[in-house]
Amino acid sequence: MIEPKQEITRRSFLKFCGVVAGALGLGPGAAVKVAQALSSSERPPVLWLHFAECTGCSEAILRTTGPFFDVLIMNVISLDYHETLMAAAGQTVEDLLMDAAEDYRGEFFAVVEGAIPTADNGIYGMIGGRTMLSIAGEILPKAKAIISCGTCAAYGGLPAAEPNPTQAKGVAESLPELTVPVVNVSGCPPNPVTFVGVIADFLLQGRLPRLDIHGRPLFAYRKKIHSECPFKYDVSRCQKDNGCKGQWTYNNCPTIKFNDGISFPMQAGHPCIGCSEPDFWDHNTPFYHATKSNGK
Ligand code: FSX
Ligand code: F3S
Repeated sequence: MIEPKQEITRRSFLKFCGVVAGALGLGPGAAVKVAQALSSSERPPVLWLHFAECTGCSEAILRTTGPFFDVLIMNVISLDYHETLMAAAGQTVEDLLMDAAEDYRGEFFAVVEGAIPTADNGIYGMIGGRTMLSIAGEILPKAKAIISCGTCAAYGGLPAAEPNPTQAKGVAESLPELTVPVVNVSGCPPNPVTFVGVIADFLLQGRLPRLDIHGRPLFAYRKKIHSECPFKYDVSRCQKDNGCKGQWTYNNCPTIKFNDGISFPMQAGHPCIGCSEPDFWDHNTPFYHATKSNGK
């Protein structure tokens, strides 16, 4: 017999799969296909690394309620390491990370949150006595694929804002010798649907999604914010005069939205600050100035 709680979870899961299918361009009719792929018994192992960041990317995904995060980590992925969510800490956990990377060598998805400080051999970003640079250099080459989750991991983001004294960089730039494919799910924070979409796409097609010139999955970053914005012809709600950067920014915010499709910046009366673009802190500030500082 299905318990009410399970029933709700299943319904919410299917609803979410419909959203993911739509985000992937498959159409909501493919929800069942996506649900099957995401519920396969072969849950891909995921090691989630935190570097220089605010943890907003994890927060955004934790706030996913369709499905709830527990469904995501119990049914879809096998989350074997995530410092924010683990109860354990210390040497045991450091060892666990190294062991998991070895045990799942070539099989795990590495999710990276945050930029990597590279100045002076990376000493401005340390975890457990090791530099983030050396941890990344040890773990990431063993992954099957890397998902740079958030603009910091993708391109450096806030930690890399000028004058960037720590020489913080995105994953691909800090480890130029890396041969493992990197998918940049940019945004500050990124959309959880896009993040799950990358994994769903992989489980469905057995390959990573096609990427744009900035390494982002085309299914989510093909269109400019402005082109999809429902307020562009509504003078009372258009944020152009408040410095909106939607004309220069690629992301799916107006169609997928956040918090289960409830809202996105312009719907909440705020201009787009271009958070999914490389170097947006330098190129798009002052955020509220209606200038074409963008696209420096
Ligand atoms: Fe950066 Fe994410 Fe912005 Fe924050 O981890 S993309 S500052 S939302 O947390 O890395
Ligand atoms: Fe970021 Fe602009 Fe979307 S600020 S969240 S890319 S609307």
